[in-house]
Amino acid sequence: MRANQEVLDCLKEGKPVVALESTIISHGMPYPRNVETALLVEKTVRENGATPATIGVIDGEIVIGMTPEEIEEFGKRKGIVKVSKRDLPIVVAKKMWGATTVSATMLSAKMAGIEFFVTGGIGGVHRGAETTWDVSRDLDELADTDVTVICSGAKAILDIKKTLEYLETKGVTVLSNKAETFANFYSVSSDDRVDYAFKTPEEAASIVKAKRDLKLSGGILISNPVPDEYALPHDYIDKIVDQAVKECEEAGIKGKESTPFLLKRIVELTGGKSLETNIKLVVNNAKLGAMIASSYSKLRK
Ligand code: PSU
Ligand code: MN
Repeated sequence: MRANQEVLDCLKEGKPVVALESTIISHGMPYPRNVETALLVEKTVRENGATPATIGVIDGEIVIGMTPEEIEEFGKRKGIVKVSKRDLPIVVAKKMWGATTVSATMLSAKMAGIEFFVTGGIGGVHRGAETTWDVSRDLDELADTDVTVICSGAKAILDIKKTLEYLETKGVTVLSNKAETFANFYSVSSDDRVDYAFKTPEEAASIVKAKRDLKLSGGILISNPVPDEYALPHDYIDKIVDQAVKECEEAGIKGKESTPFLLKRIVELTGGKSLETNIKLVVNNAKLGAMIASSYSKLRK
């Protein structure tokens, strides 16, 4: 593993650092919007008082805090492997390039000593999981790994109710920024209640601190709804997701290929609208994540 000097200095001094994933770059958005977004997210983290660390695997080495050139390469290079926990040993041993998902990014952040991580939406229990058993590793990572994840809920392609049931079983605390319900990715909120709706970043940071002081292992999931003006109407996006899921099944696409396929297809079916919303929500999460990480650093001093 290698971390850049700025990140190492911040961690040593107890300054806030926010981890960012690379699967959203390599497999979640088309080039060049993926690179523009990744750089804008880093800038937003900085503007809100924290240091960004985009994480990925380069020639078998876990990199904590990529350079803009490396981010550009992740955006356009073909054949970068989507890396979840199970894939990490393979890409490291075989000296490959790997884009880290939520689970692999959480693990890498933990190894480096980073406690906060911002993304778009986590993986979760897929629709139809009762027959396919497709449950993202992200959920068990939240159960096991001590990193707080700030996102806009679980991706709309998932079964949100089952995802929340699973998180409850695993003892993952789910908080929401202001809204009483879990964020619904492209649209504002779901019907599903969270454990607690906080009003300020300081309040969220105090809950993270309490979990750490109690030495309760595992992550905290912080849900942040997309700002109203960028949200897509729930019924509209739901129909499109249904169609994309159907096409995915018909094409026989399974396992780790299904999320990238669905996200791409939804961008096509919405004429690019879902991509715009996806970008806005990640940037909005970067702002909140940096503020919570900063508040947390102050609480720890
Ligand atoms: N959220 C996005 N875009 C993405 C992902 C999440 O807005 O591309 C990625 C994350 O890396 C997440 C992964 O961990 O999709 C989940 O994949 P799967 O469903 O195969 O576990
Ligand atoms: Mn899966």
